[in-house]
Amino acid sequence: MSTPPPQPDPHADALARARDLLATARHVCVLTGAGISAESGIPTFRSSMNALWKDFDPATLATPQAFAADPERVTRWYDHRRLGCLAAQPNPAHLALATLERRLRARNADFTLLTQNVDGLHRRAGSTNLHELHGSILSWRCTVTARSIDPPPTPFERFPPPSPFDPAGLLRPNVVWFGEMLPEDALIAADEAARTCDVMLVVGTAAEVFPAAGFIELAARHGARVIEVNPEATAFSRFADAKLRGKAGELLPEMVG
Ligand code: BV8
Repeated sequence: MSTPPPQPDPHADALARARDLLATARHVCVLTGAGISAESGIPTFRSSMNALWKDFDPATLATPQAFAADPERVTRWYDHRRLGCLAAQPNPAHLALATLERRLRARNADFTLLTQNVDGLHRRAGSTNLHELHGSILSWRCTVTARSIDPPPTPFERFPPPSPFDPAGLLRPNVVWFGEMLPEDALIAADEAARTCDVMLVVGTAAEVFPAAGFIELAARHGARVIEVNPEATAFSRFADAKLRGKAGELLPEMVG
């Protein structure tokens, strides 16, 4: 009785392809979303697992209009999330990206990290060439003077929090709400990286928010090879040369080695 030929293992093939692409890349651009912080205990926004938005509608919380209409409700929600982010720890996925950056730099290759996350975990993991496309929840600014502070790791005493810079001002999180422009320097850096990278690594994003998701297609259209790390497929999976279906905290350390 002849033994059947070994069945192809799509996961092993995708992992080998991803490792090869990272090992020979000139410039790796990484786009991360809420999924990379899921294993740090920070809820994601839209995925089926413990999605944050299921209890909240983005239109009622993550817009300037929502803040104007009910600054107490919006700042309570953001302060609750801020404290959760401060209490969270970078997970092996964040640490693997910091290792990848150091390894690429050591062989004079480029690395650019674009994150949609506002949780600060990439910086705490040691990533340096980092652009926070949607700002940071750890920094809050005065609505009158636009001056910013990083509030202490304790809840605000009053909601909405009064500004320390102007008696007429309030403090709001330094995040990009829907309908607000992304930071120009981050946009310019993201556009440049997407156009010039030869590998685009997409980790933990449903790719439903723009202009961030658009950088995946921009990179692919400029010849980059795309690696997707996500338990689920997305509208941008069609651009991926290697699709790794699983958790970032397990797959990135395997990919980076
Ligand atoms: C703007 C900060 C210009 C606040 C957020 C085309 C071009 C430009 C704009 C638009 C456009 N089309 C539509 C728009 C408008 C809008 C938009 O994109 N709307 C969407 C809903 C269609 N965009 C904007 O308004 C942007 N501004 O364009 O300005 C302008 C100005 C004026 C007038 C017109 C235009 C601003 C967008 C930024 C909004 N701010 N966050 C906050 O955090 O509260 S968005 C929010 O969604 C977060 O930043 C989050 O990161 C982001 C994206 O979500 P994901 O990260 O993808 O998270 P999600 O839960 O959805 O998915 C998680 C994924 O992880 C899943 O796929 C899951 O399978 C996976 N996963 C789960 N566990 C794991 C995992 N993966 C790996 N490992 C695991 N363990």
